[in-house]
Amino acid sequence: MLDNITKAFTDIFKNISGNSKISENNIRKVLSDIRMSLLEADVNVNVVRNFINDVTESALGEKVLRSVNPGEQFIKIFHDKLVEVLGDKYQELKLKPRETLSIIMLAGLQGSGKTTTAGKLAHFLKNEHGRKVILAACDVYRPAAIEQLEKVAQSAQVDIFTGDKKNPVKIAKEAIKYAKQNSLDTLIIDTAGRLHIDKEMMNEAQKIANEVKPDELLFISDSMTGQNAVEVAKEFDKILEITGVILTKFDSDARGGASFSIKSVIGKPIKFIGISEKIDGIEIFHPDRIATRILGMGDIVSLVEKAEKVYEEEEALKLEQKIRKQEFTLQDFLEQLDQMSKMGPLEGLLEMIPGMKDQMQNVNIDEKRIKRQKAIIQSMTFKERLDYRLILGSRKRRIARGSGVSILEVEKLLKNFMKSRQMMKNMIKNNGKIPGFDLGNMFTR
Ligand SMILES: Nc1nc2c(ncn2[C@@H]2O[C@H](COP(=O)(O)OP(=O)(O)OP(=O)(O)O)[C@@H](O)[C@H]2O)c(=O)[nH]1
Ligand SMILES: [Mg+2]
Repeated sequence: MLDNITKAFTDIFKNISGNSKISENNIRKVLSDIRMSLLEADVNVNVVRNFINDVTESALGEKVLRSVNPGEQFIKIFHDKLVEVLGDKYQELKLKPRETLSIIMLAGLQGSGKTTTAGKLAHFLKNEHGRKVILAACDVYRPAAIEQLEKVAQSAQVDIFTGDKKNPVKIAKEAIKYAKQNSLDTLIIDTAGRLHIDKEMMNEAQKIANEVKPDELLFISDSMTGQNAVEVAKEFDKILEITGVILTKFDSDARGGASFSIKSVIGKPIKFIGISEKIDGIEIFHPDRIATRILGMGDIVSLVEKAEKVYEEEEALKLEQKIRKQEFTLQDFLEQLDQMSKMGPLEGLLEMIPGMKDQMQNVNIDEKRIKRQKAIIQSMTFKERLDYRLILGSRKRRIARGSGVSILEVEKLLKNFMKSRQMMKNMIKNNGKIPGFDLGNMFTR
């Protein structure tokens, strides 16, 4: 499905990846090409706009790593943003522990793949998670629907509950009872499709959902639907409060861009993709893998990742030297605080200094305090940040006023800074073994 967009990106990036310099100008050209190809791939206009803005901002703000060329780095930035749009991390199904029955309800338009997906999910949960699954046939309208689900259950080798074959709400209710009596742990409910959003059918789906209170209510979306898919998903979410999306027919040659807009527009994660008609034709949706596949540039992405790591190590080394020579300034401190709020304490630069990591493990970062400390340092002039000794009476007052804190608070920050600076130095000298040293002082209450 992604072939076209991958091809377009490969062509666009072919030009940029050799570039030794990235300027606003050549980024603009590339971005406008990317914009075109995303729109051509049927990605929602607003999603494209936000995406391009995000990429531009990051690309222009990023420090250029020495060992890769800017084109390569740009591809990595692009890749990361793409992962973000696709949903960041894989979102697992939220099911209860096996002692309690978990319920998954599937909903979607006619022919989107609900019944097929019910079987695939059953097969997946049974084989990958050892779950005891049963399917409930709550589509009683289409004549062959129940037989279809029976066939599906057979190929997945799981149980099926058909009940009175008349009243979907009743069937769902009884299926729960049956599942519990038979010590099954997962109930998957197949529902009737509709051609459009149809009030009566939606009401019925809502009634079933209210009755069974599913752990997962998954919207089954046909990748081939195009832009309308986003609107339909939105509507289903409004009425049923879906918990996630499964994109079916990912193996088709549809443009598929609309599907990518779903996550951005309704904020619900894509959990699986359907990749064939067969019972095992389902795959977990991993945003990073899909992004790599779309870009077709896995090599470059990992190359830049390595370079980033080297860069961070170099920075950590520089920091260590500064601390050793007592050159660690308030400006460095500010950068550390920035780093901490951006990446989380355990990934910060400090952690990469030998010996620091253990110290950092017990530190509970207080976000508010970090913000306040940042505000205080930001109210200092650059000169003051480089030499804390300049900060005396009237300067202290000015800084306090500028950052909206008391003078006492400014003094506390300075005291902490000096103390920690000394401690960090001692610690590095002693390979991290300073009894009673508490770096956490600086960042927590
Ligand atoms: N290639 C491919 N075909 C699929 C996939 N998922 C479903 N299909 C096909 O799509 C068609 C419709 O699938 P169903 O599972 O019957 O769809 P449904 O949502 O249950 O349809 P209704 O019950 O009529 O609402 C079938 O021919 C399936 O084989 C997929 O991931 N890949
Ligand atoms: Mg069906």
